[in-house]
Amino acid sequence: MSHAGATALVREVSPSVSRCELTHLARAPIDFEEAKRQHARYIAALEVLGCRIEWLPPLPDHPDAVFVEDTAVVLDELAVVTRPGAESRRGETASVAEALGKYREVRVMKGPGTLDGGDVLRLGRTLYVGITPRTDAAGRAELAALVEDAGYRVCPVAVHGCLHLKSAVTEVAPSILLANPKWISVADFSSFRVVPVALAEPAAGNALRVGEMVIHAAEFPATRSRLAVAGIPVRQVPASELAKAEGGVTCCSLMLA
Ligand code: CIR
Repeated sequence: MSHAGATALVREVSPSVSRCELTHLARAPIDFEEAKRQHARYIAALEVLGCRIEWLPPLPDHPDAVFVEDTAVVLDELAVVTRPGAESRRGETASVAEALGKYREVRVMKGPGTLDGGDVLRLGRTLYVGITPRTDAAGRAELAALVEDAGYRVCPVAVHGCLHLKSAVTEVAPSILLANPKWISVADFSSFRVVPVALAEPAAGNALRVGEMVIHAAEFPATRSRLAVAGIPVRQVPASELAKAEGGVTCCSLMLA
């Protein structure tokens, strides 16, 4: 999905972010002030690329609340509010449901299954959904039931070594994916052209497409060069602090095209 002229739902970095959930990374100190500065640069990049920013209410006691992507799956026709896999994150969804209600029909996952929005990659009418500790079979089945009448099908994809499917693979242009082939099997995406991340930058597969551009973390210069060779224009933003919380550039917004 391309998002030029979109509304981006975002939420400020919580002062409790250093108590974030962690799955693959060892806990490293997060500089809150620097995280806020970097987040501001991300918001500015969205604005420069033509997005309208809508702020969700702050949730200072929810360490991961800045990662709004996980709380919903936004489609053209409707939005599904998720039941996040980490219990500590379930309190993030109510305010997202309220905000989305102004733009879309909202359908809410009831459980018992779980699903994080970061595990859902929409490519055409297919929702590729990561098989991860956050997103279980019941969550995938509930999502499939909620979107079936809108003409979407759910396709499960194995993910190894990273938190979410979109930590490993994202769409950077029509039919072109940026991916870490060690974290997903590119055979699952055989009808797409895949730009592989640079070996030394395993987390570089997460890019946010906005119109003809992608927002990509500045910490991944070798992968940025590969994107340039592929003809993909990149706007880089510093994203090192929230990366310590296992968050990337897609995680910090919900795009309403
Ligand atoms: C978590 O573990 O839930 C957060 N620390 C990071 C969430 C990142 N979100 C994303 O990749 N969509």
